[in-house]
This record gives sequence, structure tokens and C-alpha cells, in this order.
Amino acid sequence: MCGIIGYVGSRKASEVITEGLKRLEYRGYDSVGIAVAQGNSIDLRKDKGMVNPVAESMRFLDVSGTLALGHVRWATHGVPCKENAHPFIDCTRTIVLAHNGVIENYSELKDELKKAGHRFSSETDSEVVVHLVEEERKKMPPLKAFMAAVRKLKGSYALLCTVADGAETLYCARRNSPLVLGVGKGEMFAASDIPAMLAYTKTFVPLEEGDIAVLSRNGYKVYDANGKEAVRKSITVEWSLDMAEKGGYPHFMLKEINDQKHFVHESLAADVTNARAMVAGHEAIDIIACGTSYHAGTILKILLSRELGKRAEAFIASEYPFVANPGKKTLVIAISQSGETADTMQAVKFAKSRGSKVLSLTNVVDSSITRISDEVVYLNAGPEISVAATKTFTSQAAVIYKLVSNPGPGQERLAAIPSLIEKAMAQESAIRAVAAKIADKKDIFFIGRGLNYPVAMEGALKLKEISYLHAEAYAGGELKHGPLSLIEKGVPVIAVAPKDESLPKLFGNIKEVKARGAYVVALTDDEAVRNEADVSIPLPPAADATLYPFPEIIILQLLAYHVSVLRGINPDRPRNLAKSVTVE
Ligand code: F1P
Repeated sequence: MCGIIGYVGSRKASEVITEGLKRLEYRGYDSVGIAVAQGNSIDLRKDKGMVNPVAESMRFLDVSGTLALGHVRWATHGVPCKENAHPFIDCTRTIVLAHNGVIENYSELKDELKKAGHRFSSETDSEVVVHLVEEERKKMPPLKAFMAAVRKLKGSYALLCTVADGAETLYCARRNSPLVLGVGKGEMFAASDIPAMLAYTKTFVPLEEGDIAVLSRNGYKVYDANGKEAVRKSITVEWSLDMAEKGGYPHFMLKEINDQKHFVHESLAADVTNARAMVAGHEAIDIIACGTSYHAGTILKILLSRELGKRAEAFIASEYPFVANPGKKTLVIAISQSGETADTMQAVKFAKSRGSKVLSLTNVVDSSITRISDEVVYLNAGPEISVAATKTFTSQAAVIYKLVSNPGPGQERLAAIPSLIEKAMAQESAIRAVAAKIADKKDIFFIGRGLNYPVAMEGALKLKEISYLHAEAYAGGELKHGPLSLIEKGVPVIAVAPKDESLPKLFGNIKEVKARGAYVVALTDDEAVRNEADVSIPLPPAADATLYPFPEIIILQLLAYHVSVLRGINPDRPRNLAKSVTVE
């Protein structure tokens, strides 16, 4: 995990890096650091904590200089503390480096380097890299030394490194962790993602696996994994900086929930022609994803089975290699907002090793998953900054519904989606009132059936990740097989209860929990359910009952948001989590 950013040009580098780190904070926020190279010296400042307080207490902006690199950390090796914060400096204090990823062979390397006399100050895997560069540099010039060091690494890495030798050069490398170059006039950037550089340029060059790049204010050179100079395609993005900022909302999450009414049009415009042909050509389909994307995948599985008659199964990506048996005839559909999730990447690699074709649905252009997939559909949801996925879930669902709907008249049903989303959004004050009723509870249950069950799972995930309340979702019929023993007076049960074919059965489940004293919150457009519930949030009626997941999820996202805020939590930065999970 972690976020990295580097700059070389003529601006005050500490400003560029500090601003960039704020935008990268969603990738990790347990510690932060910056290193500015000036002539033959390096000014390194870092500490435990989030960007704003650390940048202020360590006075990041006091440092002048036009070349710098910075890092926000999500701890994997070693607790979050000042010593383990990046960047890392070598024994001679002239080489500095920041890393995102996991160096798998770090302990062997560390032993060798220690024997050679290097002194380490942290418990991290990353620190070995700077000492490796230092060791190699005794024998060769900086670029060659950097290349030689990178060749010794096993695992995943996006690296930024500089040597304080007056050459004002930034060395970059990537393998299995994202790194994008930003190309400006008389200046160059490199960062884990595009929004971190969007204030300065709209031209970007995503690096490929194994690439090494050398940046100076005059431009850049890329070398491929064999050390040969290579040309990489540049892209121009249309996103405005505003799309990556809060736009007047108190939190990114609320902005992104509200964004959905706009972005769903973009997602519904995704080109699924080739993807649809792939689905048509396969009878057995395995869907792999994690977290929120897994819930979207579960919706896809239901639609593929019910509407297209396929043998479809949804798998948690990290489990896939241990429980599935894909082959040449299997189509694997991987769903990942970031396109970088290590668990999903590993599952895709496993499927490819078995000869399966891979179709991926992702939001991030040129992300790692796009490079190993046979076909890609982009979600077109724009950047999502809040750690909790909201608009990208809806975008995944929109693309999924388009994928399973036949072209032409088959797609007419999709036209109702944007207005269902808007009508759900209009319930915000009712939702806030319900949030106030449940914000001080300990355990909260969600129930649903059919397509409403994955929505209930996603509602429970949203609530637990940003409010720290214990929330579980059950298919309505499962309650009596165990969980019913947890229901007692006042325990909230949130019933996702639209007027669809599953409602008569779910109604019975609502009665079961009511009889045991539960406080029932119903999302419903049904009169009888409304009368049975303690409180209800109106669902806009959907002419096509399969579309209910769209208004349902908006309501559950807003509910989680308001509970989080009422509990005094920052919903954009939940503890222990990060947006892009690049460790297995
Ligand atoms: C999967 C995921 C997200 C979740 C969190 C951690 O990411 O589980 O759904 O919100 O940020 O990662 P992705 O593969 O969809 O990018």
C-alpha cells in the first residue's frame, strides 16, 4: 500500500509534495515524510501521523529546493512510528528513497548489507533498498547503481530515489505497484496516482511492469526490464482537479455519494460490446473480487444465472486459488475499482495460468489489472478518494446491468436507473433521522433476499468500516438457522424490503425478528412492511424489480455516512484501512 510522489522542476518542491501527499492520503495515513535534495545535502522530515499535522509540526514548507520526494504509509513491516516512516536515507546521508509495495527478500538482503557494515534505523522491508543502492554506488554511477539494486529485489515495488550529487535527477522503478509519470513544461512528476499531480499537468505516462525511469526538469527516459531504452504511451486525462476535490461537501464520501447521479450516466455509456461477446461465448463464469467489488460481483453472479442461464459463481479473490478449478473453458470476470488489489491480481494470475480468459471491470485507466486481462471495461466513475467505495459500487452495478442486458430494447430498462438514484438521494433527511436512532447501538443486522442480499452485505460493510459498529448481513431465510439467537429487545434490524418476488418470504423474516423485540428499519415501497416496521425509509418504486439495488445502496451509503459523522469519525479515513490494498 502507501502513496509516493516525486518532483523535479523549478517550483518549491516541498509545496508540490505536501499538496500531492494530501491527495494520496487515502492510500495510507499512519505516517508521512518528505525529503528535499539541495545540492549535496538532503533535508529529511518525517513522523507518525496524518499529512496536515505532521507537515505543520515538522515544518515541511520551510524547506526550499526544487527536487523532492514524499511518502504516506500504510504499515506492513513494522509499527507506525517515526523510525519506520519513509523516506529512508543511506549511511552516507546522500541517497534517499521512498517505496510502495513489499520487498519479499528483504531479510536476506538486510543480512548481507549488515555484514557489509550498513546501519539500519527501521524495521521496514523498504530500508534495504536505499542501502542496496548505496552499496552498488560504490562500484558504478547512480543510474547504473539504481538499476543494479532494483534487479536484486523480489516482490512488489514502486520506488522513488534521488542522490544528492547536484545532478537533480529522480530515479523511479515499478513492479506490481502503480507508478505514473506526470509530464510538465520544464518539470517532471511521478506519483502513485494521477489526482496527486492533476493540479500541475494533464499529461501522464503510466510505467509498465519492470520499468525504470530517470526524470530531470528537462524530461524523462524510460528503460524496460532488460535495461533497454523504451517508449511508453502518454495519456491525456479529462478529469478536472475539482473532480478530485471535495467541491463544498464536508467529506469526499458525501461528495462521491452525490456524484453518483452524474457518473452513473458515464458508466451506463461504457462500451461492453467485446465483453458481452466474451460472456456469450462461455457457459462457466467465475467472478473474482474483494470487499465492495465482491458484493457487485455477487449481483453479477445472480444476473448471469437468472437472466442469461450461465453457470456463474462469485469468489472472494483471496480464496480463489484454494477453492476454484478454472480451466480453458472458464471465463473469469475480475472486478476491482483500483485495478491494483493484490488479492485480485493474484487470482487473475492463477486463472491465466490455467488458461482461462479474463475480463476485468475497473475504474483506473492503465491499472495493473488492465495489463494482464484479455478484455477491460472501464467504469468511468472518475477518481474516488474516500476509502469507502460508494460511487464505484454503483458504477460497477451499472456496467454489470448493461453487460447482462441485450443490446437494443433489452437495454431500455437501464434508462430508469438515474432517476431511481435521484429519488433515493431525496430521502436524506429521513435517513439522517434513522442514523440518529442507531448510532449508539452495538450490533446491527441487515437482511435481504435475492438481489437485495448482496446490497444488504454492502450496507453492513459500509456501516462497519466507517462507523466501527458491528454489522452483519444475512439472507433473510438464514436467521432461523442461528443468528436469531442474537436478536433481543431494541437490536436494530435493517430490512432491505422492496416489492419484489422475494418480499413475501422476507416479510415473514421481519415478523420473526419483530416477535423477538428487534427495532426494525425497513427500506421499502410496500404498505404492509411499512406498518410492520418501527421506522421506514421510502424506496422509490421500480417498474423493473431487478433495479431496486440502485436506490437501496444509495440509502445504505447515506445511512453509514451519517452514523459515522454522528459518532465523530472521519468517514473518509477509517482506522486500519486504505483504499488501494496492494498486499495479500
Ligand atoms: C477492494 C476493496 C474495496 C474497499 C477497500 C479495500 O478494492 O475491498 O472495495 O472499499 O478500499 O479494497 P478494489 O479491488 O475494488 O479496488
